[in-house]
Amino acid sequence: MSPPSTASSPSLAIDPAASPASTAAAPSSSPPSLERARHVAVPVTGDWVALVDDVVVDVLPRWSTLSRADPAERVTAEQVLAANVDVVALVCPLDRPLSANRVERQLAAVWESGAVPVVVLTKADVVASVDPSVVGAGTTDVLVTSAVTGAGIDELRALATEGRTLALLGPSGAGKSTLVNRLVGRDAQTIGAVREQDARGRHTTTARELVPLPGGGVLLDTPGLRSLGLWDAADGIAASFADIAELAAACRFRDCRHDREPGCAVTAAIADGRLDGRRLASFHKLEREAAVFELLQDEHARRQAGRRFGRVVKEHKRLHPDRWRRE
Ligand SMILES: Nc1nc2c(ncn2[C@@H]2O[C@H](COP(=O)(O)OP(=O)(O)OP(=O)(O)O)[C@@H](O)[C@H]2O)c(=O)[nH]1
Ligand SMILES: [Mg+2]
Ligand SMILES: [Zn+2]
Repeated sequence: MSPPSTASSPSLAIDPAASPASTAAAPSSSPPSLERARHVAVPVTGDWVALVDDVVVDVLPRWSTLSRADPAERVTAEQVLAANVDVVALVCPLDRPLSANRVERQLAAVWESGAVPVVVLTKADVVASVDPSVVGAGTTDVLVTSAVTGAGIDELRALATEGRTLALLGPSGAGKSTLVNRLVGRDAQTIGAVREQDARGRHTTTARELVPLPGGGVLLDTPGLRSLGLWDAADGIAASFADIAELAAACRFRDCRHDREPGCAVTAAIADGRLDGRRLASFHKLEREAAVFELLQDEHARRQAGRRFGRVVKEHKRLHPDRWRRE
């Protein structure tokens, strides 16, 4: 008897959590030709899996994992958006107001994932001028692009060289699929017009899709992102606010909160215009969110442990009723 054939392949076809609204991975959404052994973790887009006769028998270790708090369950469930991504382009359209706070939240999630973020401003052709420094604050590269003029496209393509995966993340109508088509040089993805009154998109892309680039890189087009609740992103927050950490090294107190402490180098930088006060407020907000997340996680773990203990006691009573009899 010959041994079963094994193969390793990226899960191009497997995307059980494809819809941004879906929470649990429904096995029925896997292609019928690929099944999953019962003990194996659910693969997500970008995972490499080992196959034996079309059955997924193993999900290989991930080198990056982009997660968010599941919008339906908040702190109790992690939703993995993509695995093994090298660079995440945070796509921000210039045809609507740009929220630096939102970009900072997303940057924290990407740094936490192990991938490298880049902010990609799209639709530069619809505005008279662009100031890339409004986001990123020098800690992240910002690319200004236009699918109409072709600006920034080559620079973006250079981030997805052979063997690298570039994921595009951003709100519906931001121009993610348009960028994918420009990068691959053909109409690989469907494009949808935005609403006239507020430039919002219509959620044209509905599943995460890996699109191979001629040069050997891979693009990951994603459905428009509605929200990004941070999942355990304390390190990611620290990484995205490296400029504040650098300033904080000169604060008089090591545990300075950069509030009203004397000798605070961070508030001094705000006072003389080197740091935007909005950015410090955004940092504090995300830090508070991370602290609340940790508290809720602890509470959740405590309850789960309590429940597990209750179940063990119940089972023990069933097996040894004699030991639980009251004298
Ligand atoms: N003027 C201009 N319009 C653009 C540009 N890029 C995209 N668009 C338009 O923006 C609209 C939305 O583009 P899509 O690529 O479908 O946006 P998306 O981010 O993939 O949206 P979802 O799939 O819904 O998440 C379309 O009408 C595009 O033609 C650009 O650089 N300039
Ligand atoms: Mg799209
Ligand atoms: Zn300080």
